Amino acid sequence: MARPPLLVIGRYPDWDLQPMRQDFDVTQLAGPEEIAGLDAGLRGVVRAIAYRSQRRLGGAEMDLLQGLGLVAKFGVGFEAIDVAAARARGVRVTNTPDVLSDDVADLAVAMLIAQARRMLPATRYLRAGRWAKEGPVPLAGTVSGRRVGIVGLGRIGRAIADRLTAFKMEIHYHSRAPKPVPEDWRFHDDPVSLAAAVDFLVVAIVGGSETEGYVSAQALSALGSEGIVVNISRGSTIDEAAMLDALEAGRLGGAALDVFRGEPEIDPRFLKLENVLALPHIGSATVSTRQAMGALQRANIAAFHEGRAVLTPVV
Ligand code: 8YV
Repeated sequence: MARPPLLVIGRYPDWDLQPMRQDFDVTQLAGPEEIAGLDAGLRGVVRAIAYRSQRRLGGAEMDLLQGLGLVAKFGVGFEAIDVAAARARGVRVTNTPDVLSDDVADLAVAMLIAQARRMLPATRYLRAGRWAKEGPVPLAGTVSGRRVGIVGLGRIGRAIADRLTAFKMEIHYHSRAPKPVPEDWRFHDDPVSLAAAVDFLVVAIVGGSETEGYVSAQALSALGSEGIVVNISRGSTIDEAAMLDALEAGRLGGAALDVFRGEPEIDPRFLKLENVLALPHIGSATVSTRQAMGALQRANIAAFHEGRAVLTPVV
């Protein structure tokens, strides 16, 4: 039997491409803007897209594929896909939640501790030979027992909070509504009052237009000159210009950031700041998690083609 066509958009390692090629007749594109250049015959028969691009997939692109029924996103975040346009066209959208939560939460905790304890400046000091010449590094801040605020207590936010309870931290959070949590966790109904109540602010909300600049200049100012912000969500969720101004002026203590606006091109101002720990979006970047994400994406595509319910729908 002929293998059904599959449009694969974005870069994938061989461990994903091989199984996709085994089950499907794969056409690979670098980005959604290349869909228009595909042969009209192929555009008529493609039913599913394996999507791994940060570029926008909107209604106009979906309309170029008359038989489209599924966009299976690699990654938990799906803000690159116009889900309203998909819904209006009866196109399902799936993502890859849960399988990455532990890795992302581990990284958030590592970033928080690294930044509070000033591990990066300390290792730079050591490597520059300054320890022997100048003596010990300046003292840093404590983590255990202090107050942390989680913006967005979804799967990842919850995994981060659970880990931080082991550090005897006081847990505060903000989400659309209070969640079933241990009774000593404190809910805040806006991000500014959350930031004002804590020493560390960890941003774990979804990206997209609804959360654009959600952590505002006011929230950063409420966090203050001793406060540290950690972002493992999307660069868009923080008012980045206000954060840079505050970091440069010492009005914000520090930032540990895995995500940036316009990444991988990041604002060069970040690179000059000693109080910034910057990482190249590595939250889910481990072999086992990336393999699990690929497997879940393929399981969604297989279910769709076999007429079964998709596993992890967002639409
Ligand atoms: C990945 C992510 O970097 O899941 C997400 O939404 O941001 C990350 O896990 C990305 O999806 C890899 O393509």
